[in-house]
Amino acid sequence: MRTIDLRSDTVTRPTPAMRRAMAEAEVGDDVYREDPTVNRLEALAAETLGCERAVFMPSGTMTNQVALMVHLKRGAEVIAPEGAHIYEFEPGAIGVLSGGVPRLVPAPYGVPDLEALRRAIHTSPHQAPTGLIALENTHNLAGGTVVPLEVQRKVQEIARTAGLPTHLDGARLFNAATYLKVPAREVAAGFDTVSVCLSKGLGAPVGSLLLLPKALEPEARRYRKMLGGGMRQAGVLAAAGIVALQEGPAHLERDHQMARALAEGLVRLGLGVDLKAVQTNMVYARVPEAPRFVARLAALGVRANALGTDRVRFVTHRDLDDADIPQALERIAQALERTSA
Ligand code: TLP
Repeated sequence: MRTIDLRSDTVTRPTPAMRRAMAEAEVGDDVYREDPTVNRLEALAAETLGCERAVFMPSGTMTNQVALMVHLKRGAEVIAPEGAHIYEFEPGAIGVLSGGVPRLVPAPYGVPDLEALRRAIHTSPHQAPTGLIALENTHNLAGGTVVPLEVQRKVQEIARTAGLPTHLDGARLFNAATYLKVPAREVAAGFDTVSVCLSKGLGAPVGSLLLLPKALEPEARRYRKMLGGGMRQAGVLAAAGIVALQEGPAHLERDHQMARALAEGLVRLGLGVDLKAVQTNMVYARVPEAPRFVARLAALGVRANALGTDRVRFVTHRDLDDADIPQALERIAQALERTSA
């Protein structure tokens, strides 16, 4: 039985083209900036996303947290949408690494309430000073939802007026661009720093990029080294990243269609799915006794993640075959029967 892995788009394996590029990669010591393949990836990413510089790092957690270290003074607040990955899923890193304090604002469908965001900015000496405004596009915990570009611009305007920098967690920025039908650089535009992952929908085995202005690059490289992210002959990884950046975005529309088909199928099976939130490659469904359901489903060869007691996340990606979603729906129907039995 073929296992259908819908836990995350991080589960994709490198394609044959990536493996070939990895085997043939020219390498050097990247800490000395002498890895030609890493240099090529960074230049390509900066060019693609319309930013001055890009720094290659092992993970999206590291690119996000290095950005926060660059922007935040200890004890300063980072305003972020509720559910933000930088707070929820980067195991306490904000407090440990930058010494920042998260202040989350309401963000239905991942779109921050602008009034709440304005009010969250502190200037009083009795409060923690605000040091940064962060967004997430697509917003993972809200359902892989897309923040409209006008909202991004308004947030940037609010930040500019208050003299604050902005950071975008764009782990799935290319999914947002695909949904919006705009070039990726439009989603990245106007932020001081942007984190983009190669190892999610784009399919690379490892790697993220921090996009930033030239002036912030030395500090970002210093923090990367401090955190153990100086990877030496990282060209073998960057080579796969180049293929991911060049060929990955074209696959995302299919991922989104598969998520839509899955969501509609789950609704037909009687599960609670907010179809308005199904915009990209994720589907969150309400399922009673989610951990038990997920365990039964795994026994039937479909893997998904339970969130808390009554939510399950399914993520589509390029390693799925055309038959996988209909097949997954059949097995989900069986798992539901068994869970309720
Ligand atoms: N997210 C993972 C889990 O951590 C939840 C996933 O499977 O979706 N920003 C966002 C919005 C992310 O979703 C993730 C990964 C990251 C950052 C961190 O990337 P990595 O895993 O490379 O550290």
